[in-house]
Amino acid sequence: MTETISAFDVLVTSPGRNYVIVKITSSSGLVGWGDATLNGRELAVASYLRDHIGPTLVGRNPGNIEDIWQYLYRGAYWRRGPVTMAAIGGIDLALWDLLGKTLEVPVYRLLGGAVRSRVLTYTHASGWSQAELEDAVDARRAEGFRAVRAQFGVPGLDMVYGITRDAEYEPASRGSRPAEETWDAGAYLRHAPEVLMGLREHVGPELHLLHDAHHRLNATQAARLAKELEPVDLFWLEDLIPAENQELLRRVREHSTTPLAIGEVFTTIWDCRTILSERLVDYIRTAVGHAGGISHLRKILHYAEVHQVDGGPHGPSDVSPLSMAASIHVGLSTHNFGIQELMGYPKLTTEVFQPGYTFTDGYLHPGEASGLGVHVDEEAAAAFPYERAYLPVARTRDGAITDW
Ligand code: CS2
Ligand code: MG
Repeated sequence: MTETISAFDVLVTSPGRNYVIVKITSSSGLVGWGDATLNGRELAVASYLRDHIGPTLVGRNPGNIEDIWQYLYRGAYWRRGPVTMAAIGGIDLALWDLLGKTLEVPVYRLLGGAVRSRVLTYTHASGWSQAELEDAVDARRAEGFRAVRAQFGVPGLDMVYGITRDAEYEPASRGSRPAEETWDAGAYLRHAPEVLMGLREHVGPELHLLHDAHHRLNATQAARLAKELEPVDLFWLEDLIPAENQELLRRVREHSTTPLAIGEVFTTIWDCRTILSERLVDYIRTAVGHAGGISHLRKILHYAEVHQVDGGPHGPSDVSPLSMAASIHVGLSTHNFGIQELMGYPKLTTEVFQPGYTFTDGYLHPGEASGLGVHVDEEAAAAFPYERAYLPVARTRDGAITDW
């Protein structure tokens, strides 16, 4: 008898931060888990899933993953957008997890098998001062990381994206409204080259260094920074300008050979068209959950492969361990994968998610468990109710809202 979807559920849980989890149960009693988290807008996705698309799935064959993807994407008429694509992504992940469990194979084998033995990863380090930054990078290197994203304070500013004075850095904060930061691109541009040059001298030539400008510059400023950072030999310089200004990256490319990455806020292949077809970046950063799941990320990466662009999927703590596992399965089985971001998770997260993937010597492996290989503890999830949280906003010195 053909297997059918017998139940569709959505869990919202907050073990240290908010996550939206999709649970799909099949007629044979197996469960597939997916991640539909959208940082700061979690309940919008939960409602999209519960109130709109979840009920349409019951009774369908869960193995028809591509048909379900097309049904949800094309059938909605209202296409793209982070809420829609995170919801579709959560379902897609759960269906791949379920298929792996049904066939008793890890997901990477369903995707064509391993093309590499392990997946290179990078993590975050930040310090307000040069010395603090160097200590933070050294600590990550001592943990085995071979690639580290370095963020630092800027003289004259009180808060800067990616920097914390607390032990655990996390950009979303709980409360009734977003925190507000002041941003000054001039101060940042005067400071950044010196810090990153100093850091390169400190770590030597081998460690991969990355830096994230978080969409805050205009094309002229971006070109100047990319050019000035050439001697640092960055692995990549990320999100220089607002991601939707794709054509403006041509300006940056004309002036610099620093490798560029963008795309963590993109949700479909159509959002990446210009940057991929003109090879305006070296790495495409779409996240597996936010960009419609494994089925759609693979399409984006295949399109990138045609243009010699590699993947570097988004992996901060708001990308749950379920998405992280999915991304690592894609990484192991996709030739132009590149690198996986691994920010790490708040300690409480492991009470809800017990991932089977492993980190060794700077590389990730998804493990050999069936499906995505992440155990979800539903009782633990229920013990951490949702708490409203927001990403910060930024204003320039004159008080106007700016990109962040
Ligand atoms: C970041 C994220 O990981 C990254 O590169 O840009 O920390 C981003 O700010 C958050 O995921 C937003 O939700
Ligand atoms: Mg980023």
